Amino acid sequence: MLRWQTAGESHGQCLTAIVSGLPLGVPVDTAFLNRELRRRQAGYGRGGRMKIEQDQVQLLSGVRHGKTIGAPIALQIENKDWTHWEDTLPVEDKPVPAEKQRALSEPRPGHADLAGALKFNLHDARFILERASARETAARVAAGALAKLFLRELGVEVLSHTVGIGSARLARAAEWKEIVAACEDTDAEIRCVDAAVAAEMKKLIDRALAERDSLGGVFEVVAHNVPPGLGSHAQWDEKLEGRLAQAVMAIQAVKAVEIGSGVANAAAFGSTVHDEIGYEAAARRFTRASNHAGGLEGGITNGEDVVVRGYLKPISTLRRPLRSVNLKTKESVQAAYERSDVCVAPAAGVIGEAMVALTLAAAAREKFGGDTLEEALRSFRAYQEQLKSF
Ligand code: EPS
Repeated sequence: MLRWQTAGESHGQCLTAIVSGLPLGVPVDTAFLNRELRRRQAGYGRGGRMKIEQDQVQLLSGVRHGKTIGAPIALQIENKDWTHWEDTLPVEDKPVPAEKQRALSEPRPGHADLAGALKFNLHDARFILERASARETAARVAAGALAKLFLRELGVEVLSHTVGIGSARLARAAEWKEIVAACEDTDAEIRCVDAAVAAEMKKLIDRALAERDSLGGVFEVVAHNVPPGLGSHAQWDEKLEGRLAQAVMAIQAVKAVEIGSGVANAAAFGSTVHDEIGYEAAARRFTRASNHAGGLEGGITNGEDVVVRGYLKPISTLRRPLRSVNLKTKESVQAAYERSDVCVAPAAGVIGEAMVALTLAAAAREKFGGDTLEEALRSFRAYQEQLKSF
């Protein structure tokens, strides 16, 4: 069973993840993990924090001589900003100098501040925002990169592109090769497959910044060359649509998830929605004329690209704050402003890739099993033979 968890606060010492359940023998290239971390840090609309951090992963266990050893993998990413926060958030019980106190008592509408403060009976939301922060997603991306390396052994690739920022939209479907090209640049500002739409998106981010506002957006994650048969129709919590939706919905600021063209499908007639089935005799495989289902039918992958979209609310920290109430005095105040990003849609796509990769890798581990990569691949190849002789 592939399991993983993260720990770490935005301004604590580091972010950590433990990933267990990968088979022995998966090649692990630290440079690939760091490249993924860099992709997450790039993107137009990021704030000042990204000038401080240059995320680098340290693999602490579970990888030896460049390969997994079938033991839990512990990984760590240092927070360079910690040096500015040591006195504010010390581990020991010691007095915090007045100038280092950074209480947050004016909750930001849209953020976890108020709900978390009520839940934990705190009149300072600092501990809440420290963990609710999307900084945590660096650990997810590193964990997701491990999942990608495993999936790569099965020939599966997971990438993303930006389809919306504010009101700017990519109005057409993107082809896999366009997405691959858009992802080649590690430092891509927008990662949109259409340069004109990307320019429009950048303009909107500039406008949000000038107006001291923030913007949401839409990213699309595509998993290519996914074998049919991952996930299951048999039980609600085995359905892969549901598992992917949870994984992507659990990314900070995501408020809606769509599989394939699910939203438009709800307004269309069935005859225009369902993907007609063909057969390519030479390749001995079933084909589809379209992929409105986003590669999933009945909770099971059908062999087409898996397509998952995440819809992001605008960042809830506004330079022009909304109205709020002080947690202590209950007086009407302006919400707190903390240094923040203006738009994170391009970065969120990379996080979406990680979440989709982890979910697909877990489903592939369930289907193909094996303690070693070799054993898993044996089962995978036998399954491919079964598909060919179907
Ligand atoms: C975040 C606020 C900003 C972002 C941060 C998420 O951090 P800070 O408060 O330190 O300026 O930059 O994202 C990251 C640090 C990251 O690595 O993605 C928040 O409040 O969620």
